Amino acid sequence: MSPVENSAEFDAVVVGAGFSGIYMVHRLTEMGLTVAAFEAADGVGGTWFWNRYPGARCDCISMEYAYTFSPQLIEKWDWSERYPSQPEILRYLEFVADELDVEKHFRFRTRVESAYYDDHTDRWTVATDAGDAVVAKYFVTAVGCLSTSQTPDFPGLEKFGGATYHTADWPEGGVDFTGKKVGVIGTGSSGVQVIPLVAEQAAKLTVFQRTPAFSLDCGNRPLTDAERQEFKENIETFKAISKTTPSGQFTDTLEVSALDHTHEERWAVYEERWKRHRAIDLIQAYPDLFSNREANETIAEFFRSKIRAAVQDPELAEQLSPRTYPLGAKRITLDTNYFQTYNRDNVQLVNLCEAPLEEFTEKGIRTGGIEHELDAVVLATGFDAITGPLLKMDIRGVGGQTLNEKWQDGPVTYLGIAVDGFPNMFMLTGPGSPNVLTNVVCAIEQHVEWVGECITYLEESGARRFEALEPSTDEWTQLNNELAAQTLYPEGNSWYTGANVPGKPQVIMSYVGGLNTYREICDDVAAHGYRGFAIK
Ligand code: N01
Repeated sequence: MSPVENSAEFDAVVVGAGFSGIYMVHRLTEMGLTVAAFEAADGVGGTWFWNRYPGARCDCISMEYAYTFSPQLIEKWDWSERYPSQPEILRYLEFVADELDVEKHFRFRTRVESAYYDDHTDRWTVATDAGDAVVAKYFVTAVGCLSTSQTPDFPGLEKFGGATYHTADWPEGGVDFTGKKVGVIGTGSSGVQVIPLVAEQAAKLTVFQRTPAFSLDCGNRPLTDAERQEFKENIETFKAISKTTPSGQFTDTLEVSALDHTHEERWAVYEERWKRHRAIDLIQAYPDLFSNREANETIAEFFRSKIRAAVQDPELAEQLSPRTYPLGAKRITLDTNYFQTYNRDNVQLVNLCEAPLEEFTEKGIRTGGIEHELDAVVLATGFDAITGPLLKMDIRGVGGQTLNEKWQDGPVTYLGIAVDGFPNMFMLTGPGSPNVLTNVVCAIEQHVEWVGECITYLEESGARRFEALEPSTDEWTQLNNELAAQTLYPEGNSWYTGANVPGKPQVIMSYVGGLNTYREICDDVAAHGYRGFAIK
């Protein structure tokens, strides 16, 4: 019987069984706290449980996309490929959950629907779709940043007689597209990964593209034993790098402006880095590539030259070339044979900027007056990112104020971890933290460890209530906005800023100052008795 069924009173509730939830539950239970943890899926994995579409793969190097806190986990696990596939990441998380023996604290197939703070008892009441509730002192959200899928409100979608699949909620047994006419909407990270594989299977593939992607050939390949061994032997160096770099990843940024080099010099720099198959090596090749639009245009043009080299038809290559936003303002996608796929006879590109998507019909999709007949449509249309999974729950703080009300103009947080008016609530990878602009596993380890230490401090000092002060929340949110304004992110119309969800307040939802600086700030806050928080 799970602990949830034994008792309704816990020290902490954790929501989510992805990278952050698994580690948080481990940390809290190691500290001797009782934990009730909930997960909507059948098992651990978080976003890697649901995103099972063909080609799903992480854009971080496998050995770096793993926990570093446990020498035992590092020693026992071997990655097979340079960029890990979804099935392998899921197996890794199952292995970790097993090693740490955390599954017994989770209730799976159970979605948290609401969490209400009681001002008199200083406790959270957390209710689930199973119709029950638990009470806990601490409420920790480990709900991930990309876990609420986004399906646009396409006119006529309900009329469509064929099948629809969202990449972020793919059927467990897979889908056979053999002999089918398939449409894919969306050319972000999910789209560029799924398109080449659907093209290999389907009789005909029609790609509906609104904004072309800057995409990097990921050069995936099996890892060698020597590479695996070398990483394990140098794990302390990697850990140091992950703590002292803005993204948690090492790259060697040149010390001159991109504009100080000649075209030939720049091209040589980009060409050498293209072969490294890591996005960070390109976007951080020069220090000003992501703050100066003219510098950015030099690397944007380099990426476009790669599209022209891959796509045989020059007109089609141009349709696939991003022109309307700076490189990096939407996440750079990593692919295998994405652009080459458009050389196939069975693949057609529909440019929605020229022929807007009018409606779904019974037989397919009509764009610019033309009906494309389809048996199935793949929606690679992304996520209501970062705030989406938090706001899906009915979270109410002091005086019954909802998080939705508090964030009606966009998320406000202190350190991305806490919100004034919501005591004893901790968000892992919440808005206003470095979250998705880093190797997110590094960001998660920092967050879980900071929250674990904070809760230890509160328990040892006998505190009942820990709450971000309003001025700290306001100042942190303002700092975030000021830092983001110095970058090119606001020019991206992406999920980074909420621009992909109609009606969502548009504000950068990540701290752009770097994980290293963020870590120092968090440590300093803790060292000064949790400056900016009220403790009672
Ligand atoms: O989602 P996206 P994603 N009509 O938002 C289009 C991570 N991830 O699932 O750009 C027509 O990037 C939309 O067009 P536009 C990774 O962090 C990682 O692909 O809004 N089209 C866009 O092309 C990634 O960044 C990996 O004009 C519409 C696409 O749908 C994040 O998840 C793999 C539309 C959505 O792209 C999200 O990636 C997969 C509409 N109404 C995911 N609405 C790796 O690690 C949206 N679109 C490699």
